Amino acid sequence: MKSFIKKSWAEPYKMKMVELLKMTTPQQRKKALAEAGYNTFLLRSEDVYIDLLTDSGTSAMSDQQWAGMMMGDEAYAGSRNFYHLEEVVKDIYGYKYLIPTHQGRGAENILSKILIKKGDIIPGNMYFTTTRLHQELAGGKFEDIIIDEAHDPENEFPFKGNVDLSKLEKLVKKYGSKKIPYVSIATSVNMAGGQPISIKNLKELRAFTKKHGIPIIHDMTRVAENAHFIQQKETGYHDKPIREIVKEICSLTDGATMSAKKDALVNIGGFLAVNDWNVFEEARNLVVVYEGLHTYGGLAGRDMEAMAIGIGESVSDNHIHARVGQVIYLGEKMMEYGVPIVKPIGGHGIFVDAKKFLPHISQDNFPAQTLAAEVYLDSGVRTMERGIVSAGRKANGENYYPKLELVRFTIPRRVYTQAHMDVIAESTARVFEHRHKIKGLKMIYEPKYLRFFQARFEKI
Ligand code: PLI
Repeated sequence: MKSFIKKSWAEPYKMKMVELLKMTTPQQRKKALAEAGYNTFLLRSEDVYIDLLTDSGTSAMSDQQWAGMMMGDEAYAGSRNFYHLEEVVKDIYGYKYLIPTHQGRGAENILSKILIKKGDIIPGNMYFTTTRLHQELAGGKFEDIIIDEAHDPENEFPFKGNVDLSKLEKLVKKYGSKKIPYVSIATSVNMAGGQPISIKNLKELRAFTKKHGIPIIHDMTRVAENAHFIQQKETGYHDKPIREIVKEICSLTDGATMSAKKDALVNIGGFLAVNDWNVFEEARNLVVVYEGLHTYGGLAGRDMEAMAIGIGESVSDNHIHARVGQVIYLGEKMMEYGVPIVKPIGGHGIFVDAKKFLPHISQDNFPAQTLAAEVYLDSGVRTMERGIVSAGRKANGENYYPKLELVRFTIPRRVYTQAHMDVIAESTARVFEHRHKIKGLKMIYEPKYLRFFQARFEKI
């Protein structure tokens, strides 16, 4: 007899140690937020109850990873842990050559310096803050070629990370393929809400770029989460293990930058991985200038060991199912309360649509920044602006006005429980109840690069 009882997922781990959380009063939060210039990046983490600022470097490591930390070989050159990491990257991702870096942007810097010349065009499936900045600092210009659906929070297309090949074709016609050093493809597109790209689209992109002699560089920061959506939603992949899907994704690209602080379950680390010997040789030389010797790239031996073990854990089906399952649980709770969120729910967090939440606040008064501040005031839950502040300014000094004005509730991996998710959804719903009374912010300090990290605001 077929049973109609639901089959729930549960965390494939149990707790061995816990970190106590600090609770704050509304008065304490009001003071802390004003001191932080209404920027959640400038809060002290001590003043935060549930920290959803980012899923970057905030994962809980496993006992295996901690044990690996004790096996750190802290030699300046040729550490055993480097060779272990190199083996794992080859085995799980399939890239031939590895350059470790202190984190993702270290790899972006080196890659951009090697591949981009002044005046080059770098097409990509939506910008990411640090990635685009390194492309620009190297003299290039980023061009968005993501499908239009990605800019619409309501559109439920399952692969909103896909590339619109006609947009790419236009760029190739306009500039010529010689001006395009590579196509920059992220899996689980962060700024779109953690939206996946499909294998079908990647294959079409591969065929197109091959014809024009353009390499594909993969921002593989959240590749396993992308693989989960392929497994759940793409025809022909339902029975494929995450590990195989991850390898197939990587096989359709020529190299990758990785922030291991996300998927790979470590608190620090990253790498550049490529298949082309010449690019590798140049990177191996350049890493010495910016990060450290090519067998440690700014990391301790123990960090490389934890990363090698974390990569293995990150491609487990049980792990990814529970990880994304928790994100979906939170998203569904928020929708029950009528909170407008980006759909479909992505892999690493819930992205609340601040334009819909606070329609009376103009984008020049930072609706998403305002909403992040209000949620913190309500409950001590810290989130992050992903709207006009994050988008920054163009080379000519004008503000970008992104269509998406979002607040990201990013879920660290293996850190919080389902009960925490309930508290977060309820707090957001409470803010939603009194949304009409909320007023916007004005920016009173703006740093030149990546302004969202350090900008300061005042209430209007
Ligand atoms: O923070 P890094 O330097 O290790 O990595 C930079 C980086 C590159 N690509 C993508 C897609 C990211 O999400 C990313 C960093 N993301 C952060 C810090 C985040 O909070 O989403």
